[in-house]
Amino acid sequence: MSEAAVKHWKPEWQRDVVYLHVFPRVMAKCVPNISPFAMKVEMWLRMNDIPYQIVDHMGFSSKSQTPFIMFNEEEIPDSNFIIEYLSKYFKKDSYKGIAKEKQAVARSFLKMMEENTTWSIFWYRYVEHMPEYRDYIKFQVPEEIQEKMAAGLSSGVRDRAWKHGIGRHSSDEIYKIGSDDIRAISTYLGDKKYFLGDTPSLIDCTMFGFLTQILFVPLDFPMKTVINEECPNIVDYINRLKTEFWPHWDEQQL
Ligand SMILES: N[C@@H](CCC(=O)N[C@@H](CS)C(=O)NCC(=O)O)C(=O)O
Repeated sequence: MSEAAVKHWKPEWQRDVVYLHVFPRVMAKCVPNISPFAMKVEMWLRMNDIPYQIVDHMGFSSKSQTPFIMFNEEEIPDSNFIIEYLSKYFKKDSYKGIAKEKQAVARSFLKMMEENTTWSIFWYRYVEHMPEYRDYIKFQVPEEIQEKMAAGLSSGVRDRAWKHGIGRHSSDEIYKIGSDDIRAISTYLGDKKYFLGDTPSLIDCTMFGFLTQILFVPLDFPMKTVINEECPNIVDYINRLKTEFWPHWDEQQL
């Protein structure tokens, strides 16, 4: 066992069950998880009927990020590597029956959302509107350090955004970048049922994990205005995915 596996693996855990380690569910009031990457992985597990359990975990993987899985005594970090690993193990094809050309488009949109659009979401909620966002999240730490945790997260995201490069733009520019991504998503989606057509695939998991963080968190993201005013197809699409893959969402029996 690796060091990480020794640290996290519990003897009572079963073989071939995915133990998905995510920030505790109770942290988020309006979505199942504050991490879009965690929601994406969970959506993929649901879509592919893979047995899993959520493990509330206020910590990080050996790559210092969340989410990660513990699977058959191994630790696997990073949402994309998790999905690749499990696809091989369970013989699942995330783009079954879908033309290679469409898969290439999906990869571009996935990377756009996960590496670019996401910064506009994080910038809004952590850097510019942390006090408002705190009405919808509760850190799983003692009351006396809640404030310190929020301030640390806010300045940590600002710092990471600067290092990434996007943080050198003004807020308006960052939201313009996010909004233009949203418009591209809407244009490509068109009136299709799923992002690539009639078959659900991995790209729908990414779209769901990230767009729910804009649509269902009651903050005034500029990207939400764009969705509501210009992209009604995105609203319908996300609601369709929610009904199909998260039937108990509204009762919070997630
Ligand atoms: N490439 C990673 C990104 C995961 C990620 O950025 N997770 C965030 C939380 S939503 C995180 O752990 N941030 C802490 C950090 O990067 O230091 C994945 O796909 O899992």
